[in-house]
Amino acid sequence: MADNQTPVTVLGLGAMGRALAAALLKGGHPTTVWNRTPGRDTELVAAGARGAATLSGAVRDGDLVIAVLLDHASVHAALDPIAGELSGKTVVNLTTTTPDEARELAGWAAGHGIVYLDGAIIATPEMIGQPGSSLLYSGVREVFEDHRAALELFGTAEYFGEDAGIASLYDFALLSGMYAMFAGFYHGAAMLRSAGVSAEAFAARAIPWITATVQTLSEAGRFIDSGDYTTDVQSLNFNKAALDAIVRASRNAGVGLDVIGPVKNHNERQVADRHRDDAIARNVEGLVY
Ligand code: FVH
Repeated sequence: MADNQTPVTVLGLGAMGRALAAALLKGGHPTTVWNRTPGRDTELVAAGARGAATLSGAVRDGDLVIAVLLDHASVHAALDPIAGELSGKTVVNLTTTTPDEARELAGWAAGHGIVYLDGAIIATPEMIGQPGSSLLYSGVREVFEDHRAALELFGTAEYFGEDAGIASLYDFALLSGMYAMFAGFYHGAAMLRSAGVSAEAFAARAIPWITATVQTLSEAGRFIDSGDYTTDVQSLNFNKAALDAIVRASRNAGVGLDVIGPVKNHNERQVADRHRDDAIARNVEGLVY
């Protein structure tokens, strides 16, 4: 273990907290761990971590305190009682919160003299420290710069600015794309199941198709950013016809419209709003209040 590595405390030893603590240990950081429910630190302690019996003892050990708890409420539940002890320390909060919750926590921290950086983990616990793991940060820039080497033990580390909520906004935008895409997969799997096709067989076809089609997202981004949706291919009206047919086919297959219905209706509203010849990327406009 290197002597000059920053001592780090990890609060929360769920699947993600354990993965982060293991990466810190591997990177040579003196690592203290704490969990509300005792007994989740056994493997980490065997690997060299100090298991703290109390939250106060845990934060005393770390120059850098990383919180990786369930949600916004659990961060307050854990940190509010020890706010005074955290004063002057640096907290990196990797708990998933909404942008406004992250900003609220940043304000709470500033009010207690705590230096705060918010983070969003774009990885599963198994991916931590592996290629493909990405973490997004926003809040106090110096925290990111001073502790960048430690943060990069978890995965690629990127800083998005002083607004503590912006990392979370990116996180939720990415998650929205992921959930909607998975929902589309479930809809397709339900359609094919009506014909006795297994979901696994469908997945084998869906993966290359989705991989190929997502390449057009850059073009969609250009339409959206320019505000010019002029196109001579794949207009909103062209896609209306496709979505109408998918809805009919779904009904015939006995599959509900909970997923595809809103997509069809949203596209139709843009067509009805005199945008029938525009590129399908115009659908973004109808989403903004
Ligand atoms: N796991 C994943 O794939 C995702 C990937 C993206 C980012 N998330 C977020 O990371 C946070 C932690 O996730 P996790 O997977 O470690 O979650 P759990 O295994 O459920 O562990 C939750 C820990 O939170 C502790 N906890 C809950 N409530 C409180 C509280 N009121 N006071 C103190 N600690 C609390 C819980 O402790 P215990 O139940 O064992 O006592 C766990 O240590 C999360 O924000 C994900 O969205 C992970």
